[in-house]
Amino acid sequence: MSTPTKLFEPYKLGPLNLPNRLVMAPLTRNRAVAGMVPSPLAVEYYGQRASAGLLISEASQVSKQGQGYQDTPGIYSREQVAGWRKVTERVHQRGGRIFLQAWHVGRISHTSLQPDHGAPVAPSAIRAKGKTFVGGTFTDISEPRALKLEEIPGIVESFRRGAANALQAGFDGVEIHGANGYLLDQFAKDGTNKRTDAYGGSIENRARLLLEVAKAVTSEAGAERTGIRISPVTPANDVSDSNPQPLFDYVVDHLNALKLVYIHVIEGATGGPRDIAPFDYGSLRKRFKGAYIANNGYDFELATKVLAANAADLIAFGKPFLANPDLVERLKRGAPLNTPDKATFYGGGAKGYTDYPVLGDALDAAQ
Ligand code: 8OZ
Repeated sequence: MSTPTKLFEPYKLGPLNLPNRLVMAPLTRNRAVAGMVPSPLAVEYYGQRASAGLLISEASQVSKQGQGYQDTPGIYSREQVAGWRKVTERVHQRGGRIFLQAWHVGRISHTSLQPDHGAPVAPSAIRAKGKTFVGGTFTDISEPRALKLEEIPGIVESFRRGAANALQAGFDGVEIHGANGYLLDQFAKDGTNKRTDAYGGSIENRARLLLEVAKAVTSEAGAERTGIRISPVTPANDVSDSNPQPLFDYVVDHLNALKLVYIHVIEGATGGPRDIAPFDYGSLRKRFKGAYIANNGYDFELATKVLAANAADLIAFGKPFLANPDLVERLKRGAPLNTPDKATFYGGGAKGYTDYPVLGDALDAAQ
């Protein structure tokens, strides 16, 4: 045993007893090739990682309209629920716990993925600079249309139904995807939301959709099984806000009132620098009575330091979990980590998905 760390101490997350403080972050893998249904390989992939304190599934669209990239799984059809059930059963058999991440991409989509090949939907008709992955290639994101006021209850309902489906599929809870420039983040931030109705303008109005969705999901899953992911300052997907601190202080105060079990906070630029913009994450930590899951660029040392300072309860690891099914064991032993292979992150089959070796395999291979 080297550095003393809280990383391997148990944690009670609502009704769940987590054996350690490591969370597998949601990771988009684009392998749900048949009807946006998780494949048998997904069963294997999540099952291999069941020693995490908590697994969070890859982002899963709550409706066809909510899809923005090819071959991402859904949580709106009977077949998708049946596919996910096999995943949750495997994870539970292996002694793990798993939340579903419920997603609506909003404007980050392409007409070819949309119902009737229509325009993707957004708070305002502002096209995102960027590409999405469709038809096997990177393509410009399509011009969106602004959602009509009367369409908004349908969006909330799609998240509620997604949560109900997730529970039916055997998930232990639901994480609302409120981060990374997707629909709920597009509404919350003033760079993307220019509405003049009850869902635009003031902080209260811009946060309204996210909070209505949080309320709808808690009505299905229970607050003790509902978490949310936010990314106050990320520039991901061309999103921005002129004053994120009061916005996210407000959001977190209201999530606290709804008694959500956790906030999962991407600190800095998603998958990039942690110090991209000034932001007081400690303010969110202080305001929120539930668990704080910290994410973005954590390694053993930083995780140990942040847990020791009580600045977070749990730490979410993305790429390290992708490449190391036995990440918990490796960190415990101070063993070297496999390197993630970027070429196989999105799409494909078993390669770079279910074939990363665990410690014993590496020893076997060396013999
Ligand atoms: C990478 C590629 C596609 C989608 C996110 C769901 O950033 C994603 C995503 C990541 O939250």
